[in-house]
Amino acid sequence: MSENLRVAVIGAGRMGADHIQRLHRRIHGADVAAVADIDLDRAKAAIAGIPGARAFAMAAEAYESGDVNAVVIATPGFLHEQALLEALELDIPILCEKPLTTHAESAWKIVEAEQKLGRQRIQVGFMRRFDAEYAQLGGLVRSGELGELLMLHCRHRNPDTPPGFTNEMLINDSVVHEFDVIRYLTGEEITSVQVRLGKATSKAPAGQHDPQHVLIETEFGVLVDVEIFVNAQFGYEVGTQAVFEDGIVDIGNDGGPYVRRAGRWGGVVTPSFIERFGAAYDVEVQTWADAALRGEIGGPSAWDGYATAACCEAGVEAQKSGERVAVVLNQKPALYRASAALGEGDRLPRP
Ligand code: ISE
Repeated sequence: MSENLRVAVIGAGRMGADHIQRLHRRIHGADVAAVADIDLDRAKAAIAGIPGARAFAMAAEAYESGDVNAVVIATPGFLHEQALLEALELDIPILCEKPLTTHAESAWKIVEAEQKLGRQRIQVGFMRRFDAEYAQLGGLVRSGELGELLMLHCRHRNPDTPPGFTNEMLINDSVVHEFDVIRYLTGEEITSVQVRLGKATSKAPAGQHDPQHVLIETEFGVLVDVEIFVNAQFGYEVGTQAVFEDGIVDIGNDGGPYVRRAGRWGGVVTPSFIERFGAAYDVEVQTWADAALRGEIGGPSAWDGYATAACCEAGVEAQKSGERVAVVLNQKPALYRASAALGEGDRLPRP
């Protein structure tokens, strides 16, 4: 009998479908046992060609099949709270796409439910931590090789937005990644968020003010500015310039073949996050599966999900007020202290 994880993927939309193929084709130690989507036809289409996988309309039906011992949650963020509570009830390993939940209060409920289990079951899908360049930058910060990290300049550009992408989602769905990598890179919590709305593109759908300029501060005073521009037309770009005492580091520039042809030179712009972070998703899901088989998590925890949810809440308030809004967190529970989720433990206090 296979010792592999028997994974239920909840949600067969863009990200869910991508994870289903990833689990089926590239991840060792995990099989797709079930796919649940309220659109049953979409679930059926998603399991085509995957031997032994079954399609359901509801997560509960997948669990009741008796053939599932791990779950990947890839539904829209506003459905995560219920899906997480249901999976925690079963005490199985969970990989939950970001955001953990869309509000700090519901994210805290999840943290409390996990604490009752007494062990960490939830890994949050902040894939940038598994991107080679972000990981190298994190290593540089921690090595102290370039002195202290002073500032980060982040750019987050998407070609366009799917229907229903609201103004709040620029923060909750997109800048949430910056909140996570800032915490990952600095090892510090974020203390305030301010959002400035300047000249807007005519290419944004009604109701969205795009681009936005987000100013963020961490507990030891690292200043961060984020350009979030989700209707940038030209393609996909996520990158950061890190300013150290002894050097400047840039990550996220398009690479790939540099072609000279027919009197022109150039390369290809990354089209979307699926290509930009494809390799990072593979490492993320493999790390999760390996850790799950050991009864552990291998990446960002429910605490990270809660802390970023609190940042998002402050960010959405700041979008409305234009003011600098403080991020206030509950005390970190013992379960998450000195957790290996960041890969390097908590930041040591400064002298
Ligand atoms: C999307 O959900 C992602 O997670 C992408 O990484 C991000 O760039 C995009 O803005 C989000 O909508």
